[in-house]
Amino acid sequence: MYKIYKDSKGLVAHGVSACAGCGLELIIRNVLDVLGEDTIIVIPPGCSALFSGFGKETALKIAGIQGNLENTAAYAAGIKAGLQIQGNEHTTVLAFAGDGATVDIGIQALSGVMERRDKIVYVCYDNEAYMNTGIQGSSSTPLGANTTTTPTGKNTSRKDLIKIAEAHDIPYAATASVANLVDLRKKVQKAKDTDGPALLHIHTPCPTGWGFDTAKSIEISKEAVNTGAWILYEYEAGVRKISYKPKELRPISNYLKLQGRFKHLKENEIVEVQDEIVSRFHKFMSEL
Ligand SMILES: Cc1ncc(C[n+]2csc(CCOP(=O)(O)OP(=O)(O)O)c2C)c(N)n1
Ligand code: SF4
Ligand SMILES: [Mg+2]
Repeated sequence: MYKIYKDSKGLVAHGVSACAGCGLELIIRNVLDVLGEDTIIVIPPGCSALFSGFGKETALKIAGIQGNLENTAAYAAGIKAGLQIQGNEHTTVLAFAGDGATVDIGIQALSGVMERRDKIVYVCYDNEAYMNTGIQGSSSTPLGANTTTTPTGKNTSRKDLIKIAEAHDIPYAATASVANLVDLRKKVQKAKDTDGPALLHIHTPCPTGWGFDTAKSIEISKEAVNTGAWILYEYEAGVRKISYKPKELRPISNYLKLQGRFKHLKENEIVEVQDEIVSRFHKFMSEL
């Protein structure tokens, strides 16, 4: 862990009002450490707006703007186009948005960026619900999870963001997780170096929305990867490559039992969730 932080560029202030144990805070610190000071960030409403700040105050030492929930990618594309007209090819433009702002409300703007091949880095931190407005379900909320709009558990599967990116055949897309920060940072660097749109979909533990002890964020993220609930992989130049393959998938109950959002599930519903995750994992492996 020390190795990761000793080169921190300190672009994010301390004392940000994110909840204790928030995965998002860890992600924004690591992403900006890799991208560096020569970065302009676009943040929509959501928990990430805790970092863009309030009024004249910000928690970030880089230039940025807080946009709307539905057009983060369009803002980023416009800023990039403006820089290019000025002859500035060196500044990285980063869109940093939640799952609601990405897979639901902002998907149209993101699709436009991917189709036009705008050279931006798009990070979707995925805490699997609209957390900032009271834990409403999004299309990234997984099967069975309780949210305030899915009180008896979500009865459909999550949307597959990277497959949507693959359908646009962008040069680089990858999943990542706080379970493996070395892998996450390597992927951020690749995204920065990509000549065209690059998309990172990052699994983001949220103690407040998922209902777990604030000390367990990393443990839960690791369980997600080892049970197959979150697959770490890259899509690069048209080819998918798995970044980490568990030797054997652990039972999904190891992941579910740590979180309040799944505590209503009955035995048969846990089996349903297990089946969905295992079959998705095997389908993914068969398509490599
Ligand atoms: C068009 C629009 N609809 C609703 C809102 C209210 N709103 C602000 S933040 C937010 C939640 C965003 O969720 P997500 O993108 O997943 O980020 P998180 O809060 O989970 O970090 C919502 C619904 C808004 N700002 N704009
Ligand atoms: S609600 Fe979740 S994502 Fe938002 S600040 Fe708290 S822990 Fe982080
Ligand atoms: Mg969210």
